Amino acid sequence: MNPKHEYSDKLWREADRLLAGGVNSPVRAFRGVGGTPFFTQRAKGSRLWDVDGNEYIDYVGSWGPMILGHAHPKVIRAVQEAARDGTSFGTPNPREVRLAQLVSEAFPSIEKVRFVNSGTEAVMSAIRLARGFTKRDKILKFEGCYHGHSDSLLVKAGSGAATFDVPDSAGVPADVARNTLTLPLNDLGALDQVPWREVACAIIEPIPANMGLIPLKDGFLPKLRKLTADNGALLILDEVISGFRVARGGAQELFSIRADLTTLGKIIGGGLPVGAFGGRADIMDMLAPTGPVYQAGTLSGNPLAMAAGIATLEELKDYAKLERLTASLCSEWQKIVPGTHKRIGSLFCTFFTDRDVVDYASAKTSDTKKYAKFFHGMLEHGVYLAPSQFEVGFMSLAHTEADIEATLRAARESL
Ligand code: KE4
Repeated sequence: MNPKHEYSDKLWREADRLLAGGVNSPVRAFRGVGGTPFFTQRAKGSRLWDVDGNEYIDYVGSWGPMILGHAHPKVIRAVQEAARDGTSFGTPNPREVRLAQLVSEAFPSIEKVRFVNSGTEAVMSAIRLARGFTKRDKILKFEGCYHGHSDSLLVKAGSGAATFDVPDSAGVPADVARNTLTLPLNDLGALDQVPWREVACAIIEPIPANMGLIPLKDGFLPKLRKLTADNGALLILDEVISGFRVARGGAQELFSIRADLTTLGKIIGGGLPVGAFGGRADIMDMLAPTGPVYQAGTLSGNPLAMAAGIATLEELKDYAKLERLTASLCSEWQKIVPGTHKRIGSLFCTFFTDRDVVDYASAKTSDTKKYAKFFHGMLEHGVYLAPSQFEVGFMSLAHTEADIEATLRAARESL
């Protein structure tokens, strides 16, 4: 037993006995890279410490929320202050109004918003709302994009153009899957084959970051925007990762495009469970209690999660610094690490393949065994990357040039 992981290994045996798969979310189990996960004791700034005292420079940041770095004093203080006054009321509270102001100020397309407790819940609710608003059942998604684990979105891509799909997870009824059409990403021609008049909405990550990072081709999003608008279908931009990440107003600000509905999560909760969906007022007014589309949640808008989100968004300003830090890492990284490199803002990814990567199929040409070896090499050198080739790296405002130097040194040694 490696002494550096004694307590993690002990915890893992107990976790594996009591928790399904030993984890509360599959990617954490290290199945994508082999070995067993470390258990985090505490985190601060750009660092994680595991229960055996090992320290890591963290480029996962809890999968996106920790853009200010871990345990930012203003966020911690805001949560402590809120907790002193109670953890949940089940009534309207002032903090949910404040966070709604911050979200709608950043996203002009979000005229009204509703908070929920995860990105999955945000997407699931937005899909139901789109179906209720358009009175259509079919939805369109893109191969390799991930929108949380609600049934309609766990649907495998058929090959080639729009097909009636088969479930990508056990437990999803064929009756549900048949209403989800899946297209290959970045295939502009395929967009013309969709039976648009039957489609309630198209949902896409405007910056696909769940199969590694795969930027959309020029013209793809504008074409999707036009086709949905021309055919009475709604465009849902899933900005759970990109919202407040790539710009204050997310990909919609970056690409000057307006969604009909937007889903958010991660950063807006500052590490506490928050998701949100919002958009045109005429659509949002279809939601209970004003309209016929039901949606609800005991802990939606709870004061602690709102407090963490407010403190995070009020502190999050210096996108220029985020850009500088990520450019500094990636410009050198690309010279050291062989592969196909992608970066948008503070999101970055290296595919361990010599092919260009433009969609899920080409992403899958990556050598996941090589990635796994690199991942463990980096971990041994004190750098925690995503435990899967098909995720991305997240820079935070707490990372320093010293962190970047240490990371590049670790990469040289690991390779
Ligand atoms: P959550 O339900 O995990 O809060 O959000 C689902 C979701 C929705 N939309 C996008 C674009 C997302 O990236 C996610 C969740 N992202 C993954 C990481 N790639 C969460 C990590 C995990 O599943 O543990």
